[in-house]
Amino acid sequence: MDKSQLISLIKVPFGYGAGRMGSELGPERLLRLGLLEQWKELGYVLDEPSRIILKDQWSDKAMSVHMKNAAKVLSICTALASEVKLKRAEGHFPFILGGDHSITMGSLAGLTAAGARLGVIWMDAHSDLNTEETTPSRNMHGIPLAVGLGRAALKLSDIYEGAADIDAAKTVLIAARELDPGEKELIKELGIHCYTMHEIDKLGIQKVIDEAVDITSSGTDGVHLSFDIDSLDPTEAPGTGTPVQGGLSYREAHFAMELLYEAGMITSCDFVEVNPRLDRMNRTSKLAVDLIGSLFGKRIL
Ligand code: B3U
Ligand code: MN
Ligand code: MN
Repeated sequence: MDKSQLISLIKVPFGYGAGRMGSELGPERLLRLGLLEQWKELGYVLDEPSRIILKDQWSDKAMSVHMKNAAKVLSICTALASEVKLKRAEGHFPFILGGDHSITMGSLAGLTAAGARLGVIWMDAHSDLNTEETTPSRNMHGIPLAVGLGRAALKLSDIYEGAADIDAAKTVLIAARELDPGEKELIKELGIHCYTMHEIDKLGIQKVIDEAVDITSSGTDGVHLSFDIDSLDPTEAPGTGTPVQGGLSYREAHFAMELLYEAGMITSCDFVEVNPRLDRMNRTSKLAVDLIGSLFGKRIL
């Protein structure tokens, strides 16, 4: 992200992909806590923020997806994909603010439809690699990466015409610590680079980010960062629907964002799963705003 590039903030107040509602309140809460002002203080220019809301346009495909709220999820993802494609084609930096993680299917559909060979950094306690077959919960936020990689019955091209699968070899998971059996199999089968908390402890977050930068930026023309706030430890980020202990520390998360800023190769981003209803005194929402600051170059000195 360089400062001559316009940031297009796309708000997606949508929580039907998660097991419990509340993440739909994320975008407005982060804005209330100064997200726009922070970008301006850092010297960025934003175009008029857009807001993707649910309309009654259910795709036929939803009938065959036997997951909870599939019709709503597909509908929001199609609308989001259209907006993301437009903004990316205009040369802007699409910043998608969720909402639950199911919306990332819309981000990926829009980005690949715009023609980008995409690398993906997926920071999350989970891998979101379940399929319609392996899901234990039938919640749509558990499948977006499997869909993105073309491993689920639902495809990105079902969400948006012209969208293409992303490349498993250019996909990196960071901070994983709760994986279902089907997800573990898929990681092994596809050889996805997966930095669990074990690798982060062993190598340190700097080496992990350096390697992730190399893997995702070589041979691609863009890297999407998909940041699930539950990648952080619940002591730092309690306001999220499926917290898992043993996550990234405050400092590791900030340092990761600072290193990604320095690497200068992230071309789009989504921030998801902040649930203000489950939060304590806006701790998680404030943290999200701060982390976004670090990702865009905010420094202590
Ligand atoms: N893997 C589980 C749990 C889960 C995934 N993503 C979140 N939770 N946030 C599932 O439901 O697929
Ligand atoms: Mn997730
Ligand atoms: Mn998660």
